[in-house]
Amino acid sequence: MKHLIVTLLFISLCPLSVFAGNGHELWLRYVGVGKAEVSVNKKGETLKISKTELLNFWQGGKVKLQVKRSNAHPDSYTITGNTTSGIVITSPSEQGVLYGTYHLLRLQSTNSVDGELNITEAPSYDLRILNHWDNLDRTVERGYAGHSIWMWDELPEKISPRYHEYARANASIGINATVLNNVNATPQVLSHSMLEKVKVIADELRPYHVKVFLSINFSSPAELGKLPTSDPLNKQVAEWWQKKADEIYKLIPDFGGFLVKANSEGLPGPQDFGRTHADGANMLADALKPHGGIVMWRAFVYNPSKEDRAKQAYNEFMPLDGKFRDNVIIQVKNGPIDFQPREPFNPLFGGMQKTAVMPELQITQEYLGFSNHLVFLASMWHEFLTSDTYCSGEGSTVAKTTDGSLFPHSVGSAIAGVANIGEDENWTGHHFAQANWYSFGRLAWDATLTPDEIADEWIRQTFGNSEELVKPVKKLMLESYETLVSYMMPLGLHHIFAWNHHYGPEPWTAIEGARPDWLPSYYHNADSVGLGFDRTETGSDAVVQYFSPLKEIFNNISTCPEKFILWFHHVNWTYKMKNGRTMWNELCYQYDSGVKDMRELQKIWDSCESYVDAERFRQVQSLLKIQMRDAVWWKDACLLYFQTFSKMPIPYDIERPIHELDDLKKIKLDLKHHN
Ligand code: GCW
Repeated sequence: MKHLIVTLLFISLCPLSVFAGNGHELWLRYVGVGKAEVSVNKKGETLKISKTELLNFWQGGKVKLQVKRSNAHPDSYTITGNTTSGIVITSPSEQGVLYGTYHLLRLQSTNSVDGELNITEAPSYDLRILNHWDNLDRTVERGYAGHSIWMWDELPEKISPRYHEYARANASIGINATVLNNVNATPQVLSHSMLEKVKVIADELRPYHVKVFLSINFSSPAELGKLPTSDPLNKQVAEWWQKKADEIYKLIPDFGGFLVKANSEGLPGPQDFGRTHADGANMLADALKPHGGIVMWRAFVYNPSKEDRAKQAYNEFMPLDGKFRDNVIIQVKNGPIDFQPREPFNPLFGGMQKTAVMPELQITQEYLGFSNHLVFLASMWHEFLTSDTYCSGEGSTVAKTTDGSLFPHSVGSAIAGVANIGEDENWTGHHFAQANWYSFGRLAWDATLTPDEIADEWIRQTFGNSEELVKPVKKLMLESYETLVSYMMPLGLHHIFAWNHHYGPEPWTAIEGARPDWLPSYYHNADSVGLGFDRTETGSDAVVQYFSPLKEIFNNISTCPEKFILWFHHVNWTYKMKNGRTMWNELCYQYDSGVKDMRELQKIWDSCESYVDAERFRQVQSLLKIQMRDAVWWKDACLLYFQTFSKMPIPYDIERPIHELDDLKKIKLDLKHHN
């Protein structure tokens, strides 16, 4: 007993020391021991979790948890009362109470419980889902945090403690679903022995209300079922899928449904049989319908053709608007190309109105420095979600076109994030990449949260409440996104990455016989006249896919936002930018400011040393060094290469390149394991 008291005293006096500095606890670093009395008005596994969390960690006295029928959103909750007379958390559902519980603990961890609480929360999106690009051999496509957390070899017998920790972390930020396997799916995932393993994971995640989905391969009937075809209009094929759905639901009664990448990057799909995306999606939707399952059908399709890649998803899917079953959602990446550091939104948002559309964000940093670069993605996603599509007049933001407020669909609203989670002790490789997982969950819950608000809560929970730490770290996070865009791809440049991985710069790559739309020159079009992709009405006319007045704004070089100028225009090197500089000079200053700002971010982190445990401090510090070197590498590579076209000097008041272009061209990173 005495020992316990001493330990408790130690814990409460010395909060940081209760945790190893490995970051494994994520933002759930509750300190101290609960003093709560908790009552519940019902029995249930999920309610029990809420009760235990509060008993363990709530410092404030009585809490009453109640599930009460109402017409409010099932996941919504209210928190009322105060720490003296007691707190009441009410929701129409057990999971709503759980979200309320984590919110209350979040308020406690961020020092925000004071006075009378009167909080009502309901989610922006019904389905808040992670997409794992995890293969069955436990490699992770575009994963930078170690192997997959799903231990398929050990399942179903052995249950890793990670499953439960994963479910808890997700529930704490409102994530309520997950796709376990890669969209580049193997048919084997639907074999009976695999489904028995999936069932065990589903059972582990269920108490936290995280629903399981699978990515499927469209050729499964032929490859796994040995049918002569996988044609979606073939009766036997449809029956095969129905039987498969029956088999799945027998094991997992609340199975969520399928995520499908079809006729995209070489994967099979309905077009192999002369059918449309709607034919394929609807056949699967019919198989899932009796069980309450849904199909998330991806719009990430493009082919090497004369048509601008940025236009292809829209061209393919707009004619199918309204032709999908009511349990299909079209999953669309935020931008029209592919998770680039900065893209305008995909015009399918706001364009497709008769079929439900959901955004797909990439939490894993495939194009943003892997888990080496510190970049706070809430900034990017906020910019995206608040972009005005003008589809129903001013204020028709991307969020409103997808969260059910402008176009309600019976299937509900959804948003997906490609997970950055792996086996690494700290889950995400970089400690600050945890903030991106966190931000995805928080924005899916409340799309109106600002990057500032999210960073503030995350820092307080993850590192502590000391203002000397919160202020600078917040600055570091909030500036990180613009900084990265500046040193990688400013002014709307995109896809000028190395060929076999997407880490470093290779705007020069030319591979004979390669698909032109996989080569950087397809996107930057550097020549003696200028730089950028002409997507105006006299170019590829991608602008036509946007609503007025956006179409006209993008189309006109003098009104096009300069952050997208090289996305929509082929701009003369000597074109005069708004600040009076030539485009070439502005490009140079942008790259230079990326490098300079990185140096500032490095300084900020160093100044926080005494507020952070040594282990996390050092890891972040050494990664910032890599990021700093990479920023210079990007700047030198892009400026020296584009200078061979502009033939203009790099302004003399900025830092001189420290590399030779020929040396940079020789860099070949062996990053194949990341592909
Ligand atoms: O960005 C590309 C990635 C592929 C990925 C694909 C997709 C899962 O480079 O690795 O495949 O997008 O989203 O389907």
